[in-house]
Amino acid sequence: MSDRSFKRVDPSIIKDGDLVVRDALRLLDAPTRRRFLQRGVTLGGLSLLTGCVLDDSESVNDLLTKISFFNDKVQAAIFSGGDLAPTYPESMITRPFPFNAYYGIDEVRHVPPEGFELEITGLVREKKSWTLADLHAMPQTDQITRHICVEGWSAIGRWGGVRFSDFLDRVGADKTARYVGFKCADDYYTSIDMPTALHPQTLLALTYDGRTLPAEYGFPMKLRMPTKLGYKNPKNILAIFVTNEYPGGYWEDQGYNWFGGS
Ligand SMILES: Nc1nc2c(c(=O)[nH]1)N[C@H]1C(S)=C(S)[C@@H](COP(=O)(O)O)O[C@H]1N2
Ligand SMILES: [Mo]
Repeated sequence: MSDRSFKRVDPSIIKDGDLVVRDALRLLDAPTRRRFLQRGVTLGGLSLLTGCVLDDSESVNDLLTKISFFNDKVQAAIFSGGDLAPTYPESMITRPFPFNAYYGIDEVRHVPPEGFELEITGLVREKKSWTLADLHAMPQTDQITRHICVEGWSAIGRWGGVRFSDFLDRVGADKTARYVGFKCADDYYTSIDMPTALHPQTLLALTYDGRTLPAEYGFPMKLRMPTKLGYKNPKNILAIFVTNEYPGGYWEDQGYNWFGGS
């Protein structure tokens, strides 16, 4: 949301809930506004999402402030599982692709491929561990998308692997659960909302640019989500769990926004 210039809403229109919402939406950027409109968000719905009682101009401004600060609930409500992130031609891939972690490249964790097993626990029917061969035996897909880091850089890369929703199907995950959490080899951890876990572009990535994912980009696997900022995309994943208890994340617990949409 780029338009952060607030204007006061004329109190005379407050009587009509739909008008208030429409006026409020004018202050948002076009894609966000479109998503709100597509979902038919009402004044009552917005009140519920933001916890504001929307009966005067003061509270409408309050609402706009909350929307502009990327309130997790508002972000989740406007995130439509069908909206696709842009994809790019091969010629636009950023080479070399940047490395980033909460430490330098010399400290990258090298997970040995021999005997590796991905642990999957929580609200799933099959709590068995997965070998890399098991994952490679599933249908594979790839995509060229843009990775956006909050630190102010972005880069286009190609990731291949298993569609995460296929994987969640196979393990019999409870899709009504709220969160999917990830534990990584470097003590990094993060968690995502179920609609994003089921998004068609969310990939359990095993390859980078057609080769086995190198350690610095996340071997044995990375969860690649072009709909989320860089820090939501865990690398060097060792364990995945499905839960209703908020798992937080490495940066999220230090104040980064949890939803982290891009
Ligand atoms: N395990 C792990 N995953 C991680 C991180 C990390 O420090 N450890 N950093 C995150 C951040 S902030 C970014 S921008 C991307 C960087 O991915 P890249 O090295 O493939 O560019 O990884 C994300 N996933
Ligand atoms: Mo990042």
